[in-house]
Amino acid sequence: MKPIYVIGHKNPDVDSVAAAIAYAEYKQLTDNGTYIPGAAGDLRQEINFILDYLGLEPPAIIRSVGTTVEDLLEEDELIHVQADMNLIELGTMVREHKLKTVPVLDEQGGFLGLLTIGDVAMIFMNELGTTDNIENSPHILRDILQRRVADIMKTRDLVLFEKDEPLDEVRNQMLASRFRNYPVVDEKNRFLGLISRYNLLKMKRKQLILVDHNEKNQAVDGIEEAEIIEIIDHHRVGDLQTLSPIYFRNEPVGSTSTLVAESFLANQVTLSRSLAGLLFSGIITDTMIFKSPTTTSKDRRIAESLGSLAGLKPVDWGRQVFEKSLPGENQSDEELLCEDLKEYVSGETTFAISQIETIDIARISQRRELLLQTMDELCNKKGYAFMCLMVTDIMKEGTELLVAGERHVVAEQAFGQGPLHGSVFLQGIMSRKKQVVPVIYEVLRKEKL
Ligand SMILES: [Mn+2]
Repeated sequence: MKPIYVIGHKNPDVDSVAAAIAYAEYKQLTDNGTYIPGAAGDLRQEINFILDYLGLEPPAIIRSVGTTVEDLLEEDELIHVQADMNLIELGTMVREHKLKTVPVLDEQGGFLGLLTIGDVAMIFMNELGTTDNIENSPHILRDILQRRVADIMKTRDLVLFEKDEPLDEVRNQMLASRFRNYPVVDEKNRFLGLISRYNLLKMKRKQLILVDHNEKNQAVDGIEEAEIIEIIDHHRVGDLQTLSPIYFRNEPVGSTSTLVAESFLANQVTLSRSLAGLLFSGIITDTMIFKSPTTTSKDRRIAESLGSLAGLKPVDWGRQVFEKSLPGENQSDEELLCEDLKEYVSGETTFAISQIETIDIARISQRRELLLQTMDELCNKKGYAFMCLMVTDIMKEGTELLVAGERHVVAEQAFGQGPLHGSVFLQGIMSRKKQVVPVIYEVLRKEKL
C-alpha cells in the first residue's frame, strides 16, 4: 500500500515534529495503511537533542509533496528475469505471467536492462527467416534457445525515470519516444516498476495528514498537488481546501502534541515511554513550560500523565531543551531572524514577526544592534512596512520586543508609551498569536478609520 505522510509545518518546531512522529504511530496502531512521519524542513538542534535522548528515529525530511513518477507506479507484484536465464526459462516466465516487456535485474534488484517479446521474435525472424535456413532450423533453434537474456536485453537508448522526477518531465519524455513501457528506478538504481502512458491518466496524488498547521503558506511545497485526508491542529483556521470531507480536529489548546496524546490516552492505545517523552516535549516547548497564555488545563493534565510515564519533569526538561535551542555561535543574524518568521498582511501593509524563545535573554540581547540592522535590511529586501523580533524569556515571563522598518511607529503605538529606540521589554507578553499579532492588527485597522 502507498504510504500516507504525516507532516507538520515548514520551519518545523518541536511540537510539529513530535505530533507527526506520534500521530503516525497512533494511526499505524489503529488503522490500516502505512504511515510515515515527515518534517517539512531541516530539524533544529533542540529537536535532534530530544530525539537522540529518547532514542527515536528522526522523521523523513520532505521538501515537496508534488506528484512525481513514484505516484504513477501501480502496486502490482514486480516480475522480472535474471541476466543468466536462457531463452527457454525466459519463455516460461513470459507465458506464465503474460508479459510483453520484461525487466532484467541483478540479485540486489538493480536494474540492468529491458527485454520485449518483440525483440525476441525478431531474433527468430532474422535467423530462421530465409529459405536456406529451413534445412538447418533444428540447429539454429537450439542455438537461439541457448542464448542468455544478457545477450539480447536492451541496455542502451532506454528512457528510464527516477522516482522523484516531476510529471512534466515524464509527459515530455513520453511524447518524444514511442515505447510501450518505461522502467522506474530509485536513487540507487533499484527497479521499482514499469509505467506507461496509461499510468499518467490514472496517477494517484500523495496522501497527507497535516499536524500543527492548516494554512497553505505554512505547508510543505507541492501541497496543492497532494490530497489532504486529515488535519490535527490548534491554530486559527486558514485557507486550505479539500475535495472530500475529511477528519479535521482543531482545538484551542496549547499544543498539537496535547491532542495527539489525548488520542492515545482516551483510546487506550499503547504509548511507549519514548513517545510519551516526545509528546511531553511538544507540550513543554509550545506552552513555554505552561507560561504561555495559550496553555489550558488540558495541556497541564495531559503533560502530567506523559511526564510521569516518561520520567521527565517540566521545568528540568524544559530548561535542558531550551538550552539546546540557543542560537549557535555560527548562526548569522539573518538565520536567527528567519528561523521562526511569520508574515502578515493587513490591507496594503505587509509586516513580519519573528520569535525566539529562550532561557537566556542576555545571549541574544548582546546582539541587539546588529539584529536591528539586519531587520532593517530584511524589511527593504522583502517589502515589510516593519518587522518585530520577540525575544521571549521563559523564566522572566516576558518579551524583549525589537522593532525595525520604515513604519516602526505602528509597533510603538501598539506597545510603547513613546519611541522604543529599537527595543522594549514587555512583562507578561509571551504569545505571538494571542498577545502581539491581534494588537498590531488593531492599530492598523484604526489607522484606516
Ligand atoms: Mn504547535
